Amino acid sequence: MSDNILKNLRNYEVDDLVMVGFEKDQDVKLPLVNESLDMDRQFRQIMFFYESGIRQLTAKLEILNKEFQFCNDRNPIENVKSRLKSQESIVRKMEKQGLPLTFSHMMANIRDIAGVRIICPFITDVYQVARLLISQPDVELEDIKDYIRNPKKNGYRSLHMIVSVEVRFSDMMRKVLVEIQLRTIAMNFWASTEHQLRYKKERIFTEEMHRQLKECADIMAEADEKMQKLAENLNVSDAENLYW
Ligand code: 0O2
Repeated sequence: MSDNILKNLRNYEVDDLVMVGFEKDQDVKLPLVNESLDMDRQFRQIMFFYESGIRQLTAKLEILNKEFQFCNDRNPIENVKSRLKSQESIVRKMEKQGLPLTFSHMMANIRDIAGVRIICPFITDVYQVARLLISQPDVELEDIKDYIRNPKKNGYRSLHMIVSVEVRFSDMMRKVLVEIQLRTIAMNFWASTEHQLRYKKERIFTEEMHRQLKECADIMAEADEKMQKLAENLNVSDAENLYW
């Protein structure tokens, strides 16, 4: 753990470390933030909490994919990636939002500490997988942004959801927030390559470069639409699943 976060977090009183939203909930007090632990250990325990949320979700996705394979002879999920946000990235985001650097503020405000990215072959798969996930009783939809229906100005397309997933620890159940990004292979190709080129980097991009990036995004979207139509004509996917 870097000195930076430890130094910043140490400026706050121990009381600050009790997590917002859990303070009055005596029955289900997290075992994860134990005030007798040093900061480094507390941080690692909180990360374990988020990692458990990711594990819970990825297990669900594996089961859904296998079930779909048995029933339909194909996979609606091409691949799944997950990540825990790095401490540097968390601190940067909290500073940008003007938040006090405490664990309590971190857990209450940073909703993408745990992230899962799901890549699907067809647009309909994206929505179907999203619906199947949030229809599970232990997964609750907290927020959704449909950048497929409403792409960002630069051409970015994805379906973003913040869900809370129930995780059972030895003596209690906790709800863990996870950010899920769902995209097609084509959307992912654009987002990954665009990320390499420019996202968050301080490179100067000309208007012409922006235009070209947007053009590439539109080409990807057109390819997705064509593949989608083919899939519908071949009864591989169902248009009823389109959009939220
Ligand atoms: P990383 O490294 O991927 O985690 P916030 O989530 O608070 O930052 P907002 O506006 O609610 O803010 O988030 P939004 O717009 O839903 O997007 C969050 C994530 O989507 C980003 O996470 C990226 O992963 C991805 N994303 C959003 N816009 C773009 C884009 O234009 N290009 C690419 N390649 N990815 C994008 P992070 O935390 O910024 O980065």
